[in-house]
Amino acid sequence: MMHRKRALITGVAGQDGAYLAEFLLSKGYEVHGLVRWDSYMNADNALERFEALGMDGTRLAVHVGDLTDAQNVSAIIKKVQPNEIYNLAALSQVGVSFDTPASTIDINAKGTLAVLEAVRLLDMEGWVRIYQASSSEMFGSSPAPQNEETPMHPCSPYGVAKQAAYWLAKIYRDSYGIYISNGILFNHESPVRGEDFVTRKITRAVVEIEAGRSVPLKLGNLDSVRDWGHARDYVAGMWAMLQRDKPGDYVLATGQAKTVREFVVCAFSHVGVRIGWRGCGEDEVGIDKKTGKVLVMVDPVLFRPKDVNYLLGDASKAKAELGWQPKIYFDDLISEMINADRNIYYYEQEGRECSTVLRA
Ligand code: NDP
Ligand code: GDR
Repeated sequence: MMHRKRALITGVAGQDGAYLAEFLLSKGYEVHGLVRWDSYMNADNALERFEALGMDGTRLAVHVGDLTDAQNVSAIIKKVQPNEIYNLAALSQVGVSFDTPASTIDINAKGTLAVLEAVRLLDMEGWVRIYQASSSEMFGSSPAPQNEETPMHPCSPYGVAKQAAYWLAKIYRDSYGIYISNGILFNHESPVRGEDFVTRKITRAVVEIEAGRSVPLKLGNLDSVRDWGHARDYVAGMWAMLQRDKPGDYVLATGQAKTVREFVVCAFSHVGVRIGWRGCGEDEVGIDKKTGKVLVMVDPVLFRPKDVNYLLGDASKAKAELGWQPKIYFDDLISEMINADRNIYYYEQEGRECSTVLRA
């Protein structure tokens, strides 16, 4: 009889953790997840995102842990004995990493080292496979389009920490023969994206403005270009990386570049509002072309000390070797996020839980 594969996901309470857990359960895996103690104890429901996708939280085995505690990470890996480890836990907010650079390095770089060292010291290198959540943010100021060969010039503490983790993963692969693949993922979003990321901040505000909110949406850099895909497509790519005979590093991206400004225009178009732009720099505003009302403003507080201006991925290698390509692109992504935020908003107004409305 075939044994069920066992996966351990660090960061299972995050956006990608929720989609990946759902994906692996659908493939028959036994899924274990590492969740931070304070999130587990203080959040209304640490698996809120997973359940928002319509899944039953009891199907996950939750382990309380912290990536910055190497002994704890090792103990969990020893107990679970996973066939596959998906190391997704991180301080993932690039802007915040400028305020907390030391803990960003501790979690994103040293935390990854804790996972790699645990596998090495537990002599698991012969049979465990590791996915490391690397990021397009590592490319920083390198010219687009970026692929696996593009030089890395990170522009944030987050990017530096992710680059350190990326290289540690490669070194452990080459030195100890551990099966480790880096997924170099470009931005991917969804209805369960954190509200502090620009896409979800926009879709949430658009829905509130549609419902009568009078305060304009405040944003920072409107000219920033990103390659936005859907998290559901990207977790399938993570899994595909670990099914190959040999490990490798893969870019996942849609190959479409859009500005934050274009995201705003598209999001408002889904509620029937056409946005026009007036002024420039810090004085730029987005107005409703029909009523002249200011709906979007620039707030200089939201500019980062240094931003990555242009990220556009070339995922040809993933297409050729993994057969991976995205199914959901910009317009459909935004449409799904707006519809979900509408559901969430109206449920909240009625004081009701919105557990599975994202599927509606
Ligand atoms: P999220 O921020 O949604 O999830 C990250 C998770 O990591 C959270 O659940 C968080 O827990 C957890 N975490 C943070 N610090 C620790 C810690 N010290 N110990 C244990 N867990 C911790 O991010 P995403 O799901 O969007 O991203 C997943 C991974 O992929 C991250 O590593 C991110 O950097 C990377 N990535 C993401 C991309 C994207 O566009 N989404 C693109 C490229 C890479 P808590 O809830 O307690 O804070
Ligand atoms: P990013 O995502 O930094 O690319 O990191 P984010 O959505 O935070 O920013 C994208 C771009 O939008 C600009 N921006 C704003 N950003 C936020 N958060 N809030 C605002 O109000 C705002 N206004 C403009 C930003 O300056 C930036 O240029 C995401 C994360 O998921 C990382 O973990 C991941 O590694 C990368 O994507 C790939």
